[in-house]
Amino acid sequence: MTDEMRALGPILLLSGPNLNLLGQREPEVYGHTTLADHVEVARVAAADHGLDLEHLQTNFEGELVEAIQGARGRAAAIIINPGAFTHYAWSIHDALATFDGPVIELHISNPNAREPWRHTSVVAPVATGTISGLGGLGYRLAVEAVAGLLAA
Ligand code: CA2
Repeated sequence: MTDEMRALGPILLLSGPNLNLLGQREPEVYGHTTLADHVEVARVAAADHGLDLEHLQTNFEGELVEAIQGARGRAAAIIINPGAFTHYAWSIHDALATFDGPVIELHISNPNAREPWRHTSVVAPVATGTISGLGGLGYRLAVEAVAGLLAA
């Protein structure tokens, strides 16, 4: 870990609406793993890089906007699975556009292989990169991506 990374703030992991139901419904799409399990994987991966990780799950768009605003100048990076907000919540797009660090858009499923309305992401244009369709593996990969970007 470099001195620069030690001085960094936490990774903020944000989970949007209905992701609190992971592991309880639609396992054929989202698997059997709970959100708490995914967060733990991300937390361990972050710790491996000397980074703290904070997590917020909310079903409310405004709460995500406030969390993103609160991350400005404080968090080193944002990993966000915006849930269905991905496809239409321009307030989240606008909030993320004000954040200076890396932003990783994360999806468990591959929205582009699903219904047409999921093919549009209003978050993608303001994300540094997107990880989708890799199930729970995406949580670890998102943290690895952040660590690599912060170290570059
Ligand atoms: O694949 C993803 O991670 C999504 O962001 C999940 C969202 C969906 O709207 C996006 O298109 C893709 C839905 C999250 C809802 O999660 C549930 C979990 C269990 C049962 C029902 C919904």
